[in-house]
Amino acid sequence: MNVDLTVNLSSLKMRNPLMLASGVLGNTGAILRRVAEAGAGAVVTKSIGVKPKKGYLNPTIVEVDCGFINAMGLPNPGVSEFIEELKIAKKSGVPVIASVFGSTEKEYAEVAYRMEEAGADAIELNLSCPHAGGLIQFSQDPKRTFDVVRAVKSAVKIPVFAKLTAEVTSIVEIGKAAERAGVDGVTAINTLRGMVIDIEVARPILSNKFGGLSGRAIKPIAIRCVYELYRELSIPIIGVGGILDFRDVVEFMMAGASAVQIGSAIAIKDLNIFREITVDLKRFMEEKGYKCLKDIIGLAHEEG
Ligand code: RRO
Repeated sequence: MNVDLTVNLSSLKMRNPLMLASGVLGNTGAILRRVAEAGAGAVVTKSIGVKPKKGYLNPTIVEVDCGFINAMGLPNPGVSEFIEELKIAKKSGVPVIASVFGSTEKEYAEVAYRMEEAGADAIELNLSCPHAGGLIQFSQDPKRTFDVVRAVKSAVKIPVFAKLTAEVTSIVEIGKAAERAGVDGVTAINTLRGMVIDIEVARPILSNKFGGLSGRAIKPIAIRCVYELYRELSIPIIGVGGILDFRDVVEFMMAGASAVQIGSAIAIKDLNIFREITVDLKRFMEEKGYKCLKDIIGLAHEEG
């Protein structure tokens, strides 16, 4: 049987549902190309703002039980410089999604517009970094989510996705605000605010003290968010948080994700993870008699 792993996400055509998550290997065109060559269906850049930003001092990442805590602090060269990297990434042939951030909706719209001009295939709005630039406030308030999405949708023609936080009373309320503003899909979830203390010196390890928890530890929370969003929204959902193998991908899709993103697992395994998951996913679908990903998406919602 021939299994079809392609995904149409808004106007994006992906050869498989696996994307590189933002912030992981997404800061140069060359490395984005390498990830695409390793088998990713699409790549998401590191979050880019209007001006260059240095980020926090080291240490910026620490491994914890079942994951990592990072506080990079939005390091990026600014949009003017990054567009050259984006053009290089575009040569990979897979969709390149530009992650953008700003301090106002106008800044988000400006960066998104310039990324579109440079050839980005879609925009992912980072509305949810838990420890830098105050970004999380955008996805903790439905009005602010609405305003950013509305401004960016008026500025660009390419699809716009909004990356949300789970650190809210209702992620569905935020997702609905983004949907009302015309967003083309939501990405769930960003990392969760955490801290690690070195007991020998009695101080937080990260220079920023607080950081974002990613990896296995957050997977059930991400699955829950995708499930809740799928129940109430009519737009595609991109699932992210703790994916390590094909079983995790299937779980996210059964919860309602149309595509998924992989981040922390690249540090545990390596770039071969994209090919490995594609092969395993195909085999699983063949064994179970699923012909395409639509057969799996949202399956866990069926009664009986
Ligand atoms: O750069 C970071 O420290 C960072 C960002 Br922008 C984000 O969205 N999530 C995260 O865990 N780290």
